[in-house]
Amino acid sequence: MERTRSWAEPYKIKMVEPVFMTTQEDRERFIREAGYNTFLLRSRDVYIDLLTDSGTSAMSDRQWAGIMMGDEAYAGSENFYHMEEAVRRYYGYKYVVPTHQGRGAEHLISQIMIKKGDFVPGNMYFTTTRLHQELAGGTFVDVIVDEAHDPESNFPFKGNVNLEKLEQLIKEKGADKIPYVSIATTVNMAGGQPISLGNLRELRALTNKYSIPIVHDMTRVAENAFMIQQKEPGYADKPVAEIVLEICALTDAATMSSKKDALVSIGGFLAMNDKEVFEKARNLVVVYEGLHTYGGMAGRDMEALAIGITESVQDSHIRARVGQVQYLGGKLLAAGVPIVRPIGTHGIFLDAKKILPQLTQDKFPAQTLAAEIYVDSGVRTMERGIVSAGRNAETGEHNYPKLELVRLTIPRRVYTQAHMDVIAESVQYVFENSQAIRGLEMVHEPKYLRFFQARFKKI
Ligand code: PLI
Repeated sequence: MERTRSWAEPYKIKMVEPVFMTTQEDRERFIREAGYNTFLLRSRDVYIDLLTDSGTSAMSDRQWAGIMMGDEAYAGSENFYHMEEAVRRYYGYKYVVPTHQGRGAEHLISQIMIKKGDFVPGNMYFTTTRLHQELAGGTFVDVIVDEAHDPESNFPFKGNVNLEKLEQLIKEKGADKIPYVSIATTVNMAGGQPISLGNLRELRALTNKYSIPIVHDMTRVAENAFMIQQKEPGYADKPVAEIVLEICALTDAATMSSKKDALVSIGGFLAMNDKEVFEKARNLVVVYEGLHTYGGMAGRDMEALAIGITESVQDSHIRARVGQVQYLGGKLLAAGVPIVRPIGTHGIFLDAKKILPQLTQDKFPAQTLAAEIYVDSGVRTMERGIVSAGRNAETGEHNYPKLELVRLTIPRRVYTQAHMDVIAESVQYVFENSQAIRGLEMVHEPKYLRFFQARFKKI
């Protein structure tokens, strides 16, 4: 029996990229010029970048070697076949269509399966996923368990579907109005929360009863599988790779943003088991993305992806990846900072409603808090609240989500434990000195996915 030891990275560092600290005076100007939107900051003005875990991973020496093996043929690139083989082997889906990133796959599946007037139930929305469902004529319906909307609930599987809610929707609208159920592993907007295999199995049984397919947003499936291994009875001794296969086998098709789990800077795919859906996707991909053997990706990127998929499902990798997130979360909890619990897998989510109770939601508490943290320490975070939730397509009013969060997203294999300490110190400082903060007013609002480019001014 091995003695228990602290988590540590299963690699050593071979190459470094300098980061620079700016002055507080500079940062006040940078964020004002960026309209108090962290998406509009220049990366050179950021010290530690926690905007996203998307496309920000450090690649391994093997992946960089793979980059040199790029076969940039327009058709039939060797790297496509390596990627296809990795998808089949580690995820188990029969057919693969590459796309430039996750939303490219979401676009294709939405156009193929959704008709005007359809309803698409899901375990909480994701911004791009829901928008593509709506653009195809569908209406998203949230069927996640209620615990997911409560940042203080310690329920271990906040990504679970409320099956009664779902069945009620099917009975009310009719199964023919529900093209598929949309299931994310993990649930990003809930705080990186996993769905359990038990719930997924029950969901499979229910959808089989009504002949409704399940489309799997598998962007962070290995992280979800790790949480199942850690928390779901019966899985403690199962390798993450086996749990990943078990999850995928319970679904019919999948959209993937390989910029997350799969450790590459760009890319994605749509995978499925149904030949007919595959034929439609192969046909559409040439319209919007590129030929069916590259779909908007360079050959070299498909090679790095094939290798990244393999690395992403190794227990040693995922244990350290999630271990680092849990380390930061543990520090913030110990300091009394209100965060979403349980701690998720890809980042820490600060509860902005609790940290800035003086602000009503239309003063954008999470947007404000992200700007304040940047000014304090140069740490860039992201709003996941009312700005991200957008407006109701029918009434034009803001959607008022229960969760008003700031996300500290941890890139994979990029930062050290000392970086985590600096982040925790800054968040604690802002939390303890937040009484005088007054909030923001929106002065520019784009029509789609407004959080990316909206601009604000201080109240
Ligand atoms: O950014 P894309 O187009 O490769 O993928 C879109 C996407 C789909 N599903 C989920 C769960 C995501 O998290 C996701 C992208 N997420 C981003 C960019 C993020 O910062 O979380």
